[in-house]
Amino acid sequence: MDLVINPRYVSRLTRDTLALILAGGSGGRLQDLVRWRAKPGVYFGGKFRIIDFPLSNCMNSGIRRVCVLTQYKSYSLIRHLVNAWGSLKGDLGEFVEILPASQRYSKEWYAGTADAVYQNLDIIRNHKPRFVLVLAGDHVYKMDYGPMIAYHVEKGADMTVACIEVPCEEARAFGVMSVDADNRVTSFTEKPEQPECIPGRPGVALASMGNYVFNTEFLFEHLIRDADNPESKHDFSIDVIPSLLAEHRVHAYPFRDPSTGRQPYWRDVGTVDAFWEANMELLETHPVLDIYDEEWPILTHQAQLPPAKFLFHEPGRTGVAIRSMVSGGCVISGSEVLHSLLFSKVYVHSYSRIEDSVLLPGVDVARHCRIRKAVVDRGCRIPTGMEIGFDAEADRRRFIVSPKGVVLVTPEMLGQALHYVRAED
Ligand code: ADQ
Ligand code: ADP
Repeated sequence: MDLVINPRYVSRLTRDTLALILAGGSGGRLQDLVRWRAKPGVYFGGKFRIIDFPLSNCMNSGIRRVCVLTQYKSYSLIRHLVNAWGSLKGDLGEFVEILPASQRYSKEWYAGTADAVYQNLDIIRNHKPRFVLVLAGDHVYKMDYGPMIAYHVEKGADMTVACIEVPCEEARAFGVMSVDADNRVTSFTEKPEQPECIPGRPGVALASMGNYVFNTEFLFEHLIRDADNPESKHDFSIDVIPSLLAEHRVHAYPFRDPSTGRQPYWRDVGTVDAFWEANMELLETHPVLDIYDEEWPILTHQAQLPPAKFLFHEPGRTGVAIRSMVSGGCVISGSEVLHSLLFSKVYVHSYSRIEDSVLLPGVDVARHCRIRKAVVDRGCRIPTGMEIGFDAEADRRRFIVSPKGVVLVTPEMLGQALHYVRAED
């Protein structure tokens, strides 16, 4: 990257930037984990929600004016945003505002991502940003957006798209682009059947991360144009980006670690397998995603919870957790937790064993249970003696078993939906 970054210069740019986090998609591949909550509201890493990653990236990048655009199944997400980010209204004008689809311009909900932004044009205009940073709300990664905006300015771009390299066989899930020698985007196809590889790099394609920088006036002009186009699906990657390429400067910003030149951690935890794997990776001694990094803290709602507690039940039966992460408010009583991740307020009763599993907040595991390679949704009560993850046929009858053999358990599958709703409200 031929960019010399002067930190003072970058901070001037980030201060002039308004971030819009798109958090309204219906996103179905996480199956029952997104039955009642939008994907950006899905729990991750013991105490976070996925949206905490782009939000923390904004704060750490010095972008302190953020709007979150919500639509489908937004109750859980909005509750979290209010709890975790709602108090951010300091003397320096920082804020996290929620912009729910509310039919402000017409009788329609947000159509595509471009329409979601279009329907809030007046609000964006009132904030008077010089740049608008559009971010996908559903990826787990740490990224300094400052250098991307600086790159956008140095290239004299109208719009800049952040990109990563992905194996061609995975590229069908992304917007795939080709670029010229100056990284100017020459073609962009959303979810192509046959993704084009990077010339000279067989098997590797250049994929959009769904993060864009726009010059504000340019964005307004093209959103209004797109809104007037009856043929359009009003989506950035399907309609807007391809329509800009011929006449405007759209640049690709390669997401790389400035010190190593390598591509950093970036995950679309879009399936139950990917969700389980990404959470399990955090248990490694040196995980690629370091959530203990004080230089780039991931912020979230800090619930008032007592410390995790490990209890003696009888001789030879003391609660233990090995190679695991255990959050506040958990009680492990006379039971074993091995290579697992427990969110807050999980209670594991005696004679039970949890292995290779992710237990979301408030799960209660009764006595004599064995749980292996499972994702257990918030508030589930696992009844005495239940075995999960040992007999795939039996699991398939009651639960969802992913292609890689992860068992997803939700309160509905346990017949506990009524109890669950009461417990929540
Ligand atoms: P997808 O994630 O498949 O691909 P999309 O479903 O539009 O695209 O979601 C993008 C983001 O916008 C998500 O955070 C989603 O929650 C949000 N969103 C979707 N529809 C919305 C709406 N109507 N209102 C508000 N928010 C909405 C995108 C790009 C690809 C890119 C991948 C990277 O389209 O080009 O490669 O992200 O994962
Ligand atoms: P989260 O765990 O994501 O914070 P909740 O578990 O509170 O969110 O669920 C989000 C919303 O979905 C809540 O309004 C909750 O009452 C509702 N909900 C969850 N499960 C059911 C269900 N089985 N039937 C009806 N509503 C439900």
